[in-house]
Amino acid sequence: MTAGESHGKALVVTVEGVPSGLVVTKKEIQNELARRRLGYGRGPRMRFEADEIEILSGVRHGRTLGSPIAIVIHNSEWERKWTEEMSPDPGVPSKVLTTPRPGHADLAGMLKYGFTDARDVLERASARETAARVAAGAVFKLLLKEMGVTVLSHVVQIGEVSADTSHIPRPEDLESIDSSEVRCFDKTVEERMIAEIKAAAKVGDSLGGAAQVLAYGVPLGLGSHVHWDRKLDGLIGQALMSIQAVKAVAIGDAIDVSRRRGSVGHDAIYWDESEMRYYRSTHRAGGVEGGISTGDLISATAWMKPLATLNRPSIETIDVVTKEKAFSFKERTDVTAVPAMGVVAEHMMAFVLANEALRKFGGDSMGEFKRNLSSFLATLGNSESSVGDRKLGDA
Ligand code: EPS
Repeated sequence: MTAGESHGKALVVTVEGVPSGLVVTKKEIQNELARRRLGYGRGPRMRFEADEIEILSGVRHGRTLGSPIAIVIHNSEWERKWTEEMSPDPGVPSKVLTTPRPGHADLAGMLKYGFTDARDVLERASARETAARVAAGAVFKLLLKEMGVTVLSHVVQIGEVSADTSHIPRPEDLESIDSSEVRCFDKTVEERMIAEIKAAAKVGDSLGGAAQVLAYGVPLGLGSHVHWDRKLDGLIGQALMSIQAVKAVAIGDAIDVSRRRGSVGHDAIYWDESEMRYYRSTHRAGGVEGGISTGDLISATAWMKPLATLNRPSIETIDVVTKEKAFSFKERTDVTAVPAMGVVAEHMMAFVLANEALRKFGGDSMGEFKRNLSSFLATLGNSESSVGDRKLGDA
């Protein structure tokens, strides 16, 4: 669970269910938070938010205790100018925002919660909240690393500029992706993406785009076909869709596959005799069949709409007090947050995978969790251990 407002004192995240004995340090969390701040097109705020964190509980001497982990991320912005406006003490705001921004949570949130000041909604709806998700996600990534799982992301579209996704990055490519100002793996489109952002910035406009998330090394067996709400692709879809401004999610090559015939729309199954395992040579299903991870590469793409906050007031709206026509208010903002969204998506994928791995393999300590995982993997596909493969004559 995350808590916190964008210009409030801090963000807080509590993580429940991580086994004991996982090595977690401030440095790893801080590194992931720094990656989220990257990206050409971010607004001035990213230059002074340092995402200074404190681990309040659940970790002792660099190892998890099995108890809830609480992490606080301080908002530098609070001290600068928001102590009065965002004070929890009784009082009134100095400025009331009565012209909701179309595309933001403002109007629906104001009506639903009974506010006339859009700030009462936007402070929580803001994508600042994703810093808390990344802090928690850093812990999930450390847990996944113990299972041999690596999650990474790269930007595949900004505005109208799309990357070639026929070559997908591998874990060792993450450093090169992070060194790109737009977190793009296809270097041939990087300059065009930056030019697109510059052009939008010049006229006070914003841009959307897309990022792909890849998870290498995920074992077969996460998620389930037996209940709709336990399907891994459904869980990934919800987690990625919940990221502020994301409006579409695809698993694997879903969009392309929807246009194909069935005979060429799936991933044929092969048997590797030397390694004694099944394998696929295509990854169209995104590593999930029937809601279960197949042991293949997991991939998902999230599309983000252009940010609803603009540096020029240009979208028509209504003043909620006077009911007169107005333009949505001008607010300091990013031109695009697609590179950051990719990093957030990576951490949301890590959340889903870690959660499902813990559901399946369980364990109070990392030792127990890892023993359960290896015992499952050791007997996988062995019909002697399987209740599903009854021999003729069995009751
Ligand atoms: C955001 C608006 C901007 C972004 C913010 C998300 O904040 P501000 O209004 O303070 O300039 O900088 O993102 C972050 C602070 C962050 O850490 O990602 C919005 O309206 O969603």
